[in-house]
Amino acid sequence: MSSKQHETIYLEDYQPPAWLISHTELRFELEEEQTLVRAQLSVQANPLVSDKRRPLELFGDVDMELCRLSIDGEILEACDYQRKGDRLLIENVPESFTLECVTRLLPHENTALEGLYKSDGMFCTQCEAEGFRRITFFPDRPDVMSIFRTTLVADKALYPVLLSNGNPIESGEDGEGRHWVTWDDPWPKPSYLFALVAGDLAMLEDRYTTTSGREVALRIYAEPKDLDKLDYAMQSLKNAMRWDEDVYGREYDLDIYMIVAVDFFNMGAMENKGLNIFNTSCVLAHPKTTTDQGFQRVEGVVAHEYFHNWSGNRVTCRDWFQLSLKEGFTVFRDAEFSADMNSRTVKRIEDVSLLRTAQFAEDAGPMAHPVRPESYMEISNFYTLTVYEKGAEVVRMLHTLLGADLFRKGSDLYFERHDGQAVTTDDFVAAMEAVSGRDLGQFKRWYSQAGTPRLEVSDSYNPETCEYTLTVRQSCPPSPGQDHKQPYLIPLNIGLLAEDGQELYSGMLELTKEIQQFRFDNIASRPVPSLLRGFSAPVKLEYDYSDEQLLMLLSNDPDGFNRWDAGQRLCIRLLQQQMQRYRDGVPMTCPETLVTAWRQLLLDESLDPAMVTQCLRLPSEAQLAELAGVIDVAAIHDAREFMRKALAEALEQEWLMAYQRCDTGEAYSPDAESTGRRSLKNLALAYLMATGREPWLELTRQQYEQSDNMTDQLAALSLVAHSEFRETAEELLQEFYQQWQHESLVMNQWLAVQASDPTEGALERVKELAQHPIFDARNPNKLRSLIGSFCAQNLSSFHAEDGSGYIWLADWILKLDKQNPQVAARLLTPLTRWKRYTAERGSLMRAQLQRIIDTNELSADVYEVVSKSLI
Ligand code: B3K
Ligand code: ZN
Repeated sequence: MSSKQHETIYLEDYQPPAWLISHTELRFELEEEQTLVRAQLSVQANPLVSDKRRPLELFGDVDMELCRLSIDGEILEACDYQRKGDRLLIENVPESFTLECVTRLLPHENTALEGLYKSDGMFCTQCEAEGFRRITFFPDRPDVMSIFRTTLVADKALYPVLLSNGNPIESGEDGEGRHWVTWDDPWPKPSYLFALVAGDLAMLEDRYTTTSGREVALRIYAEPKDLDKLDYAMQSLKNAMRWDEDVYGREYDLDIYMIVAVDFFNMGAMENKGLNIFNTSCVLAHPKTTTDQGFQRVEGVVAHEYFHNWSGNRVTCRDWFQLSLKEGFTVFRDAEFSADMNSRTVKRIEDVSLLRTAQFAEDAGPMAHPVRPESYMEISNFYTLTVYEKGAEVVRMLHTLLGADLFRKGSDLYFERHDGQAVTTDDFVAAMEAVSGRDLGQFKRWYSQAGTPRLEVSDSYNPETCEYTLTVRQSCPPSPGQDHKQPYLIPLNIGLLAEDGQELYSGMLELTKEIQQFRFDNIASRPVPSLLRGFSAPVKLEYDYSDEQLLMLLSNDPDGFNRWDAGQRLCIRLLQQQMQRYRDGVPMTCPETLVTAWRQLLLDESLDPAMVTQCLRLPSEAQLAELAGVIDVAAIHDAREFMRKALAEALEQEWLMAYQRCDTGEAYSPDAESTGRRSLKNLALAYLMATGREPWLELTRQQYEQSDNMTDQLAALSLVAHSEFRETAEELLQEFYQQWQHESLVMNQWLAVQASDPTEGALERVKELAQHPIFDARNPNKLRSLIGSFCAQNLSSFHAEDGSGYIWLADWILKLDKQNPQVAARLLTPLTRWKRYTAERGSLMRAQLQRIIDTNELSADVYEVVSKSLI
């Protein structure tokens, strides 16, 4: 298809489906060279749609082979229907009938990893958002919900395990070494939740009894070599099931819950009804091969997909513009789960850091869109941080505004009203309105307006009357298609602290107007405001704090999140000052006040090591870039490196003491406390290495050799690999490769460590790695580890002055677009931000976008992103 023909779909054009499918029966004949799919659909006119002449509209991929189509047994000839692009239209059909459709698929040639494909010899599917139309012709839209019965037929020796949604009801053998299993899913579901798996898989089994007494078999499948890496996912699943009963009153609704791990997967995991399919990186975990971060990801993603069973599957989306209905709500649910399982404050800090770095950048870039987008060319491009993370913040604000009890009542009402339906974000808010009696009309602007709101806060104090006044002005910058924004309803949690740190007030302010004043009486002395506690809204807040005030908040604010935030504000300010010095050619400095504050944090053994780690981590280069007016990559890198080294040297003894204190020699456990200790230990080691002194290279090497877990081993490896000790770096990278070459997930880390190495020659190294036998360009995890890490985490190398990084990325995008458009469009993101960079770099980036769009036959995925970036 010529790029120019990609169609835009608009929310305002939504029409309910004219035809419904009560039952869908599928039969898959899985073979090595082809798969035949026979689909039988029970079709009825939608009683709620009055226009009875609307043709039956089915979707099917343009390249899918249609072998046979019949209505009530009568074969349709080519002239009885029309195929237009990915649509198939049949006119003059009866009120109710059976449609039979046979399609021929080539799963082994499916490199897009959408629909039915092969991952390492096993068959699997990915249907969200529009993958089902690559399997058969179907009204592939989420508001058509159907009861599915699926039969899989395959060679028994090659594919002993045959899985689909629901419960297995029948099975047998056909004599020629083939066997079959029929699965029945009693719950009506949209086609995007369909799944099948066929393979030679090992399985970990457990049981769970729900509060009301339903016995559920829990089964996690993986390749036999990975059977020892499934325990953590199983424990996480059981914890998530219990948590959803306790916190939301939601129970599981089938007799079996299955998870399957596959190595070729476009994203993290997929919540198919009763049969989740997971990227191996989000389900496999073992201390020897998985880092603490990896363990946390497994816990969070297993819970996320499980929670979708209610927020997404039982109640689903009316159309894809409503994606955040399920994703925003489910991310909020999984974040609260992880907060309850681990440290609440640390979880919040991690989530907010991601939001501020990546979502804020998205909201300020050419692809900025509201949480509920108004149009798209390719829906896959809208599985974004805005829909997921900002969407979760919007749900969190409802929770903050209503309070936990009313929010729970609202969620109960939402599930009760809409069970079995496909609904909208308005329906979700309506449930919250109904239980609270509040009009949330203004609040809904969070769903319809893009961009990150800005709060400018100023204050005044009258010592005579003891009155303190806060003035808050809200605004929101223009975003594509939205020049002017209306004021939002914003919950602003605050505290007022006396100079000595004592809390004088704490509470929530509700902002509704562009400018608002709040008066506080009986405030004995001028307070220091602690603003936006717990990050109560996804906004940028500005208040003119003095360094002393920030230091006071860093040590005294009862709100842990704001303690951290005060430290970050101070670091950002100091780093920005150094960036200015760098540009002015003046020597950079590291103020003594910061060193003193950090020393206190490092020496205070009563503090939670995980919190201390967060406080002593400098803001990332990506976050500093997001905050810059014009991004000057070299200034950011050099200022940050200067500061890191200065803090390393000034506190060398304290880093060593912290290292020794946290190096307890305890056996590995992924619990929050040990994870926190390891994080401080490895941060201390990183600062020691930043001094560039030999003894710390020895210590790091020792940790590398003696550690019994991947967290410590990988931390040591990456410190050496990114250091100036090139010989040892080569040696350890080689050793690590020898040790782990048969563990695909560990090799992803090995690639990522090298791709994010900022020392000289980075591009040559990644080019070489792309030729390495361990690298497989069809595997999205490998692509993300190598290309994604280089472009998004190695800013100084990717943005090399001669534009070589941009050319390399564009070459990859053009190659990948033919193979896997979803992944290509995603990897493209760093180039789309060209307007933010200094003129020379910006124009080199733009030139590569132009080169891409000048290419014929781009996918809708890449075309949409590039064309919007060039406006
Ligand atoms: N719902 C899936 C995402 C599907 C992405 C399709 N391109 C995973 C999740 O959010 O749980
Ligand atoms: Zn999700």
